[in-house]
Amino acid sequence: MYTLHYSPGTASFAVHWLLIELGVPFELQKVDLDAGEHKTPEYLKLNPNGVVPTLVVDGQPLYECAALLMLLTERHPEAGFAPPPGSPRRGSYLTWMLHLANTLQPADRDWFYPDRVAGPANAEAVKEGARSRIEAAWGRIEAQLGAGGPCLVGDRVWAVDFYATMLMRWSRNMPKPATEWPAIASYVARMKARPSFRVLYEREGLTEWA
Ligand SMILES: N[C@@H](CCC(=O)N[C@@H](CS)C(=O)NCC(=O)O)C(=O)O
Repeated sequence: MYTLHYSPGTASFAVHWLLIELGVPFELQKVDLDAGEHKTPEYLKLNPNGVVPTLVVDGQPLYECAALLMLLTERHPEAGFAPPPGSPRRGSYLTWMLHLANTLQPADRDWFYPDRVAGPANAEAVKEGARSRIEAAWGRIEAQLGAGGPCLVGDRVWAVDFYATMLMRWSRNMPKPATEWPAIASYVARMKARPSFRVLYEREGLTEWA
């Protein structure tokens, strides 16, 4: 059994989306970030980093969006959301999962929480740096989609595509949103056309970028 501790539109979005796509039973537990519920002693027992998501898997609390996506695909191999070990796409799939987790997502954190990096006095400089790293990542993804596609790794939707789309969504109010890159814009349109995207939006009560 799964319980996802989530907050609408945040890093729990991709995990929630994959759970819907998998069609497995799960419960949702909303975490009110504005009220600081993610810093309470109860929540920190589940996730000592004090962030969402946390996925409780058969009683064990686990975290890190990318790890949760990889774990879910491993637990439900029949759904085919990850290229199996030894298959030709596996290397590229892992490369992109880790690339998003290690480059783009940390740059997003710097963009959204610039004060935490070097204090409020340096927030603008931190945001500028984050912006150029984020836009460089869109350039790399645009090239990857242009070189192959129509998905991030070949012609199938893998878990990494839910992850990438979530990160693209986060750029919607940035100076240059991901969808200003043409191949990304059509990729996003295809991902948003999946029926699961509507279900996710409805459950999380989201409206922006619909
Ligand atoms: N590396 C973590 C980062 C998660 C993360 O940054 N979550 C944000 C929401 S998108 C959060 O909980 N922020 C609240 C805070 O940092 O106080 C993951 O991928 O799960």
